[in-house]
Amino acid sequence: MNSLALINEFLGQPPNASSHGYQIDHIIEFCHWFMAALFFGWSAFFVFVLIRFRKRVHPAADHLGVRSGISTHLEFSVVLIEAVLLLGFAIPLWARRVNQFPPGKDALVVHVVAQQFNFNYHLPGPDGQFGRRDVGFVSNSNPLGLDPNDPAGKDDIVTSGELHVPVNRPIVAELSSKDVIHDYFLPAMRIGGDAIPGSLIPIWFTPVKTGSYEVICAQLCGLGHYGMKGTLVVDTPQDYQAWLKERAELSGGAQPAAPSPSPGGQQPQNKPAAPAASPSPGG
Ligand SMILES: [Cu+2]
Repeated sequence: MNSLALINEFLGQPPNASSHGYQIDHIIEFCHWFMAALFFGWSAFFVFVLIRFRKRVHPAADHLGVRSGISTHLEFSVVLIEAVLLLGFAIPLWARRVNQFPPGKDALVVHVVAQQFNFNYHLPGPDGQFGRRDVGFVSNSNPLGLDPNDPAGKDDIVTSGELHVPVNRPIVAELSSKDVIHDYFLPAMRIGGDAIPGSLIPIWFTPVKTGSYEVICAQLCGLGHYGMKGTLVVDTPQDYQAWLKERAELSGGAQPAAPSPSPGGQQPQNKPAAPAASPSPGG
């Protein structure tokens, strides 16, 4: 981090923890310094004009106005810098996020299902296959509506509030929502996306630093929006495997199919997950 990055700290940005985030930080830094330069430049020009063309010196109005081309050149330079920022940096960076998803085998795919007011996660389990979900199966013990008759869903892991991911591996989060529009925002990963009912919107990032990071909802989604927070824990591969094992045990292997372990295994996992998630972000 160079001294330019100070402006990001000043703005309250958490330190970046993803592989692409530094590029976004550079654009934000540059934009703010550029805006500061424009602000002071135009302010100085305004004061200069007030003094230079004051009434006492120019009692009669000059209807021809400025004759030199300086202001045109200045304006053109500003437009040029803005065009370079947009076409040269911002749009290519955005295009890499939305067009160049990591190939299937490398990436870890997680389904994020937002609801008022928490984020649920659906992981495919050891078979790597997501079980079918249907709104008709949604209940307190089956918050995502996993189809109990789908064999692919037997080993699926469903959790909420806190998600663990391994470090240095691309993560694809497919976002959807059960009720209203939410926004799954990971400030430290410099990524986010709207979670819209009826849509599956993928976002991707590669975490490069282990640790605990804040997850927030970035769309005003109702009265409890302020508390719609969670935790993303970036683990070493060993810690991640341990967490997966623990979650699989808590899910009882087949949470929607087995009636007795299911409400028991599912409920405590969902209920304390949200409070468990809030102490780490500091709320
Ligand atoms: Cu929300």
